[in-house]
Amino acid sequence: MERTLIILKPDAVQRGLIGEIITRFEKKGLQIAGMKLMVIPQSVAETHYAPHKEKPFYPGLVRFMTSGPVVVLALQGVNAITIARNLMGATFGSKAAPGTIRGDYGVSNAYNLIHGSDSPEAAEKELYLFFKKEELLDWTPTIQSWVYDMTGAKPE
Ligand code: D4T
Repeated sequence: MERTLIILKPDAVQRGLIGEIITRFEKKGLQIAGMKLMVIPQSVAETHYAPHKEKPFYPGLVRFMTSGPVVVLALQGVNAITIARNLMGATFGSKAAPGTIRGDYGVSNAYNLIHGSDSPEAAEKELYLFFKKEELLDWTPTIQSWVYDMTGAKPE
């Protein structure tokens, strides 16, 4: 099982898309291991986007991400990182394919609704930037054996 950090960005929250977006992940079969509404502190946004520090869009990006409430989610599942990124679609709303979250709900490049970790290393770092250890729950959904083939040693 893998965990990934998802952020429903301020535009998703302001536009009333929290439910629609979370429903997509739930219906796909990803499990919620952590979830909260928060305003991202400046220092956390700067740390999270540190890899983009030298890019021209960095100051605007940090301003946007701290401009209002976001929903942070820890999603769990086999290959959760790749599955979540595929459901999100390409970075820019203008280019994202129909059927994806960004492709269906947005047209902007900067206001692209959602963030998802892009590697296991990033996920590990990002999950603990936004969640305390005790906020991530270990639980087994009762439907797990219908989401995965559990007849072998591990979820398939
Ligand atoms: P995030 O990190 O938000 O999940 O998006 P991606 O992983 O899909 O894309 P990214 O890291 O390359 O970009 C981070 C964030 O910056 C905004 N952005 C990006 C922007 O406003 N202008 C740009 O030219 C780029 C490349 C959008 C997403």
